[in-house]
Amino acid sequence: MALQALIFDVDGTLADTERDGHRVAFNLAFREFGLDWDWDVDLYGKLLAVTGGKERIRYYVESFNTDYAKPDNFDELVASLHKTKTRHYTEMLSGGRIPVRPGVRRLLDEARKAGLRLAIATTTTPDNVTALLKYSLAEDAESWFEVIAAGDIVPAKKPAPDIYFWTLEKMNLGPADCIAFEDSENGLKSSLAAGIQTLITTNDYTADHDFPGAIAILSDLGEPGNACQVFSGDMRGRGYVDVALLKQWHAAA
Ligand code: XBP
Ligand code: MG
Repeated sequence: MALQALIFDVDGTLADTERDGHRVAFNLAFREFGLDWDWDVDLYGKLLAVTGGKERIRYYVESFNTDYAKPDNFDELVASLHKTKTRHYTEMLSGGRIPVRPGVRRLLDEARKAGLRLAIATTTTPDNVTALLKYSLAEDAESWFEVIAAGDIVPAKKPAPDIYFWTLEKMNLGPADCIAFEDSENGLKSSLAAGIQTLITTNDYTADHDFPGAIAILSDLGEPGNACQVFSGDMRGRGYVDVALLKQWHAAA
């Protein structure tokens, strides 16, 4: 059966959002709440083991800041902190500060012209996706995606496959009709557990992750004249990922 749809993760895949985006926004929220918590670049790399911002705050308190005495209203505090973090993050995006990764715009344009269906399956908050698409891709970029599956719409976040199952159901597609794009071990576990072939593009935080079962592991999607690094997989002589290559990979699987 022919390739029908591409499903994209957001953080780390469409754009390098974690180190200079989410991390900074978390710290701004902590400061606003008078907390002396500071997530430096290294610590944040460890905290990324847990997906989802609210879940990550809990993980930090429970595993890295064990001296902190949780107040009775801790659940509310986490929710408020996260809301504030989202405000800071989307404000940062609105300044156009976080560009999409190499090859992303080109491949999305090409896929739309080729009539492939597009979707997003991410752990991040829906407002964050909307802002990234609008300010880093194009004013109307949200409309390029038939389904945007994000945040708390499924209770079990990646590495659980639920967000991908939700996306497939909304699109009335089977896993074999699609290719997923991910950047992390948790993301790959999620897409593969849903049965979807997955291409990995790595970033600084995920370069040392294990990616068993990926179609290929690349530094990025590459551009004509600016080839990506290939860590594993067969690029069939190309220096960048295009729709023709995706179709070849899909047919070979
Ligand atoms: C992304 C995440 C997100 C962001 C923060 O994982 O883990 O939690 O770090 O987003 P993936 P929120 O790329 O695998 O989907 O704070 O909005 O939850
Ligand atoms: Mg990701």
